[in-house]
Amino acid sequence: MPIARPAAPIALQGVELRVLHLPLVSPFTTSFGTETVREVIVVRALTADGDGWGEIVTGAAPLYSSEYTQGAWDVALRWLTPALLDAGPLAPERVAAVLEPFKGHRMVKAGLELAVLDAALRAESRSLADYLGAVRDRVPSGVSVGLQRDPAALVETVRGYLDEGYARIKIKIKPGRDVGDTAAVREAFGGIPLQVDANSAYTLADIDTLAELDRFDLLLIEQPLQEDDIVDHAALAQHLRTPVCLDESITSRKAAVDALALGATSVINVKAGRVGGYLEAVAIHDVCREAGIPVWCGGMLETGIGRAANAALAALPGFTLPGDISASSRFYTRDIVTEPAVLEDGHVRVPLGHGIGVEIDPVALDDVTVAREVLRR
Ligand code: NPG
Repeated sequence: MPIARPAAPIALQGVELRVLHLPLVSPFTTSFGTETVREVIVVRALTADGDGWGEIVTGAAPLYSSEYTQGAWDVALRWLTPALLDAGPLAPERVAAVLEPFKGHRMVKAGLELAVLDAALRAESRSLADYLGAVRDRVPSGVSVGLQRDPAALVETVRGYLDEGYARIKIKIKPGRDVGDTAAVREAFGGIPLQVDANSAYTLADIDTLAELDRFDLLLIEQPLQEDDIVDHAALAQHLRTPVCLDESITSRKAAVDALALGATSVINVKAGRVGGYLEAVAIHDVCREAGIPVWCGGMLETGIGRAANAALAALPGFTLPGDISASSRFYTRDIVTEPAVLEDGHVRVPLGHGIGVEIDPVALDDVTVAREVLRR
């Protein structure tokens, strides 16, 4: 089901791009590396009626996918932003088509599209949640827990998040840090909603280790194999009782349809950045809902901009599992929005103000800005 009520076009006068360096409250370690500072790009769409904000969720290094911040900065300034500025009156639903000739760079496209969406919806006094088709005003909040020093440290970290009230725990795993870590968390906390994320650290040769995870009654195992290992994921899924959930592999609605047809995934992590925008994310939600496939909203350590938009997306009816939409304080001591997401009874509120529904804190934004460029028509 496409967007029920499209937005009117905006006249884009310019686009401001900023690279931010946001210090993390604690290091975040996955199978591909450790981050202590989140490097991210914020987009501001400038119009005569006001601004719109978006976020390009690339990381500093191309370790999660081929995209990374300096590459995103270059392609945004050199190609994608000029194409948008040349496109004439711009309805948000047309952004993807304008950018379509440029291959890849989905995170950049998503950030630009969100800024246009925010500007267009603010001009119409509509919320992104309403526009996308949200059916809830709050969403259950899951937390993603990075690899810790050892299983005992992991248990203590998880305990802290459970005490805060998080509705679901996801732990990162990698070869050598899988069965033991998962067992420690299960033993310490019994039947909590628990899932694991490998960030593509395994191959089919690890099938027996991955099958050992079946005894922990996990909600799912996320992206065990490489991004393009669709057939191998299907073979693995046949062998496991734990549902296989693809993240990195699902780069579009088409990729989702194909992976489902091959039996490579039975749950999908939807991330707007990874798939090129919130509209493509809704399209994936729609095909999955029709097929009876549960989806949940992933996270990319978003600032308050992307976090607000993710909460709106996660409020759609097919998002039946808790997402990685934690409180801003899970990652940041100071966010760049005036009302950062907070945890209330294990949930995060869906912002219902105009556009993404949160306002930028200009001082906080300036304090973490390390580069800034403005392109005008
Ligand atoms: O809550 O925002 C969050 C983080 C969730 O673990 C998380 N994200 O692989 O899904 C992932 C991982 C990630 C974060 C990947 C940043 C790439 C960059």
